[in-house]
Amino acid sequence: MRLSRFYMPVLKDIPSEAQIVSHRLMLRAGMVRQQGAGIYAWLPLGQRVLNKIANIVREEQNRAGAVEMLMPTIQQADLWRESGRYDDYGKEMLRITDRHEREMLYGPTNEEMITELVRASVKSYRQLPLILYHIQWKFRDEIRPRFGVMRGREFLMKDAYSFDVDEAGARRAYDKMFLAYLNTFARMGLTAVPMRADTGPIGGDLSHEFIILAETGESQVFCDRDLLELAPPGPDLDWDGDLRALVAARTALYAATEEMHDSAKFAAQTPKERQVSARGIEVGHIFYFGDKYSKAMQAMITGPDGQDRPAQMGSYGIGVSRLIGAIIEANHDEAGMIWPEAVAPFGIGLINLRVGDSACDSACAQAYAALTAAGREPLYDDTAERPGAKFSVMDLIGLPKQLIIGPKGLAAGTVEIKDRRSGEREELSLDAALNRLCANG
Ligand code: P5A
Repeated sequence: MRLSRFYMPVLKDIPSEAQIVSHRLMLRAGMVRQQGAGIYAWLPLGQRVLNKIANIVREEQNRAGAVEMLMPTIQQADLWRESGRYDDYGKEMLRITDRHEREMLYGPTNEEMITELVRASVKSYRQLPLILYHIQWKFRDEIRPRFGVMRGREFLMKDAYSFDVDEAGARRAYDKMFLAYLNTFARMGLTAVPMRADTGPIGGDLSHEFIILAETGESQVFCDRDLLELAPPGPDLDWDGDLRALVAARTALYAATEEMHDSAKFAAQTPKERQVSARGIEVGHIFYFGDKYSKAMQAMITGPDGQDRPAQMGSYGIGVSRLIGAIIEANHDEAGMIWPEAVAPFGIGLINLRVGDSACDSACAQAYAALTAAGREPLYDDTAERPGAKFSVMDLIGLPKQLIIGPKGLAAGTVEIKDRRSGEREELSLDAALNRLCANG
């Protein structure tokens, strides 16, 4: 992508309404723009990161055997009356009336809708197990939308729903999502710690929140330091193997959110030097709630014994848009964001220090073509800005590598590679630079 053709409205001033660094940087870099309290337009740079994150989430869901679909954002109130949640959900639900005076709502979550869909066609245990998911916008009329995309009113969620004939099957689905989440967050360069959590309006009695430790986190959390060192199960995980043991190894040590915290238990289970009490960002939340919805909505399954019973269900959420804020909170410095390779909006920032100079233009054209062909997704700064401004914008948007091409270097036969995270710079020939950058894709 050429910067001159892209749309990235960088702000010079630090927006005063933004209290935390991720929100400030997202506004400054022109990733999002507020359209109302807790409602954001995703500008092209933000949209690219959102897509990268959604794709990682999607790949890991598919790997765990979940099946993608897409449900609408607008739902019928009657569906929620069946489960009893229409009244329970309260003011967080955005209620709408259509031209026929029918009561509708903008979905804050989809347990009811998926239960209705599955009950229409799944009748026998032979059609199970099933995990269905979608990546769709949600609306929650949060009392205090804040911190930009971290607590929005409209936000993008991956929500999955599992259906099983018995508790053992449902527990296996829960374990699958638990492990898939660890791999998902690890691929984004995040250490997410699963913590016992309160189930709130979703319900049930088994639930884990996946928490990233960060000073700006909204909740207080408590855990054993050793949990921060545990490696994720990784891509070679055998999904047909003993998942229970893998989950058990990760839930044996103490980890709880404030609502579930028991200080006596924490002290008894955790040596003092390993006790972590910190702020955390909730990037995912999984629930096992058995027959809460299937019983109320009559989603019945015939078992191998010929008896009908309500399906055993769970639901599993990832805050896709919130993750962008969480990743920035975990990866930035004074100059701006520092994207982990896997979610970076572009792979390389190519800077032409003197647009119009034929040697610079042709070296940049060659680099741009080679990097594009190698799938490295370069963002080519071909604008007429002065070098200082180009450097600061490139640092602000935090692409992992920069390739800097200027007249002085070219005269000496060199270009420069800068690593955004370490700040290390290296001068080398254009060919050597392209070989290096194209290879480590
Ligand atoms: C699980 C999937 C649910 O809604 N139903 C379907 C269950 N869980 S949850 O914990 O309420 O939300 C799942 C994740 O969504 C993110 N999230 C938000 N992100 C941005 N702004 C918000 N206002 C917001 N609310 C929830 C969180 O990452 C949460 O873990």
